[in-house]
Amino acid sequence: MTETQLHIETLRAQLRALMESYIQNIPCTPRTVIYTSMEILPGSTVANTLMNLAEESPFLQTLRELKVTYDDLIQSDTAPALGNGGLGRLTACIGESAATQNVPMIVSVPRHTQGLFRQKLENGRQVEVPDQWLNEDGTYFFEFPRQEYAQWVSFRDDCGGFVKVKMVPCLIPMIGATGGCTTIYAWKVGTVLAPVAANRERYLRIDRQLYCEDSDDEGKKVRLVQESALSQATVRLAIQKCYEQGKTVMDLPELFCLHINDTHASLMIPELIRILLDEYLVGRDDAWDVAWDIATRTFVYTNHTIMKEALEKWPLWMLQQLMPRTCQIIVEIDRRMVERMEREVQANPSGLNPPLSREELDSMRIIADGRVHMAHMDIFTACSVNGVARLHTDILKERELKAFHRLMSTKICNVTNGVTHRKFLVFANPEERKFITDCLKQEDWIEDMTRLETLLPFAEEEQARQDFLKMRKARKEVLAQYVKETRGIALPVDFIFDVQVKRFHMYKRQLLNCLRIIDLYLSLKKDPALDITPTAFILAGKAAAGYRQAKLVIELVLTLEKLINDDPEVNGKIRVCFIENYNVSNAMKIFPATDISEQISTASTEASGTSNMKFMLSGAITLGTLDGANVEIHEAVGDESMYLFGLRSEEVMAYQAKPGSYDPRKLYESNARLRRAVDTLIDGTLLREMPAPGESDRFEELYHELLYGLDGNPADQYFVLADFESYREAFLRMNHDYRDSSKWTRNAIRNIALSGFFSSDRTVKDYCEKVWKISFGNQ
Ligand code: 26Q
Repeated sequence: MTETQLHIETLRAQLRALMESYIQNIPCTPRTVIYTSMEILPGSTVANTLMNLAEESPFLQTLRELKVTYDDLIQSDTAPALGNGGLGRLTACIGESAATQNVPMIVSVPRHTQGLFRQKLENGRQVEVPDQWLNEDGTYFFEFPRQEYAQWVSFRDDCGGFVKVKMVPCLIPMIGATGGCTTIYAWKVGTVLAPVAANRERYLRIDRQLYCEDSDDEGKKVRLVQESALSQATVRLAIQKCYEQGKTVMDLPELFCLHINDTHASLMIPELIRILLDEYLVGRDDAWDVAWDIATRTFVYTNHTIMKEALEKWPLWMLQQLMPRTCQIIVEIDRRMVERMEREVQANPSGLNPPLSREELDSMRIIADGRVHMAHMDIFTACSVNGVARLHTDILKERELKAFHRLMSTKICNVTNGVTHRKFLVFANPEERKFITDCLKQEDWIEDMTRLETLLPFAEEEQARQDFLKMRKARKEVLAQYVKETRGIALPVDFIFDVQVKRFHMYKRQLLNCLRIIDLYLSLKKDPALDITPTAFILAGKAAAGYRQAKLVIELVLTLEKLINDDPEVNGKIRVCFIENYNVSNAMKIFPATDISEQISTASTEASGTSNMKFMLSGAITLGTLDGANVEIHEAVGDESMYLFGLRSEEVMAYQAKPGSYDPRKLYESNARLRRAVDTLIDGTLLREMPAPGESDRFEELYHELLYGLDGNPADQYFVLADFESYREAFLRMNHDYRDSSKWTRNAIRNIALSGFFSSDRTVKDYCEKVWKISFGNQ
């Protein structure tokens, strides 16, 4: 071992001790939020801790004395790969902001030994390899297993016998910037007690792997068992903690708020009622009413998806088979809901005008067509329901959950997402921190990001603009270096860096991005003198292992990379680069280097998006649709500092409401430029760039989706062709405007200055006031 390695070991041990002291000193103050989520993506624990320690902390002093760099220490750590994307990352941001603002919070999540895969690029494709975030012996250095909080959860196996699984929480502290701490309870499987005939493997799989898409029936059962294990363990933990404080289940709502982060944790509702009825309220005549009253005051629910097909609906038979008693409770909740709604339909006690119709009642059913609609159970039960951006919430109120909203008009509210500036600005981008501080001559903006607004006047100053450009150039060099090392692609820093990083999903429309690149490429081939500002198109993101179309789009990007970067006729004007294995760590290199933030989802499909916010606070300028939180970004910065294009959500929804009204083939036939780009998918242009020969029909599926539709879906489900022209036009306008560096830089600085609203500190504050009912600042 070298001396540095020894020092690193010493420091890791010290850091571990420091973290342990944090989790031991957490007072359990009412009301503690138990944020229950199937996913969390916190990034490196070492990085998260370092970034929030005070400059003068003894640990940082030792670190400096031993001459170990932050980077070396961070390199020695792995990041818990416990999530897919936005939902998991949001959980981490909210946890960090709660810690910093002393809002009492536990984050309850499964501890998958195999988290999200690591993405490797091989032969022009994504290959999924296991991400080893745990040590060989299955432990993680910065976690603290707590047997005293272990909980037994139970299932009925297909064989008819009962299985009991001991879930053991491993605690990982997330230390806030002011000494507060959020504790992650990551549950792992301890003992499994099962009859010999039982499918033991299924229960061992509870903490094995993170699901990202539906699979076969056995896969579905494992996912359901995972959700149930998390739900049972969390509810039991809350109850244990009530008694620990000398209170009882009756005090649960005063002591805890159980936050259902998307329907993945919805089973907490019937599980709590079941445990209350069967263990704590036995023999009471009013048991159901008491249990119901406790549940309705304890739970809150956040919805993260608009798209119907993504809403969780579990087959009743599966619930019946694996958790018969819980299923019985769900049936009873549904029965009582219908009873209540019948009264509305018949006697209109709420005085609705017009009265609730039978169709509306049917649209709200928890159980319909043999399936349990988890979101409906949550909305009926929880005391608060929220969407994650204003447009998203409005769509829920006006379309998806219209009947609920009419009946319970104060229940649904909005809490716009946010991201932690401490990680994505202060820590990830020290150059930007210095830039801001040099302008403002103080650092109090770090405590309150809304103070970034005082940066606005500097957008008008030439000196500040020059400084901004210097900082941006330095950060582009960092990214270019990383890309060179990891992909072998040269990105000149005087190119515009145009970036789209997020999960690959058809609704996010990386395909639209590709068609725009293809169009530019073809235009340049025709006219090499074409006057455009040189641009590097950078993409990154993982596709679910079984999501064929999304994986094809990644292949398309990689094909364009080869086609364009190797062609001297065009590579002085455009380049393409796919960054391998997008994650929290390389994200911190990507955002600070970005000039253009691509936020191009079909209007009305992206609930919020959060990369849009990370780009904004880094001074990138958004090219986007009016979707998700882009709407609010636009409202903050105005037309001058954001480039909008595409159909508006009402237009998209109007098309969707009238099947057949949108005709992409007509657009294709009438627009030669569009036709040329779409035809490129199949006409052989890309053929010689594909790694494996003889696959001339490789991208035919994408072509087919755009013009004819796949799997019984309408053609061009996500309106790519409809938005092509306006996207191209907005991009070219932007590309031209970039040359006016004063104007561009002014707009970039305005984006930073106005990004304070999108801090997760504000999000947490909103949750305290609107949802958790915790008086904010009460420590
Ligand atoms: C469900 C059932 C079975 C298997 C998997 C799932 C599953 C897994 C992950 C369903 C959904 C997800 C992830 C959803 C997600 O990340 N949503 C994103 O949440 C962000 C934070 O609110 C928003 O910004 C994004 O707009 C939204 O897409």
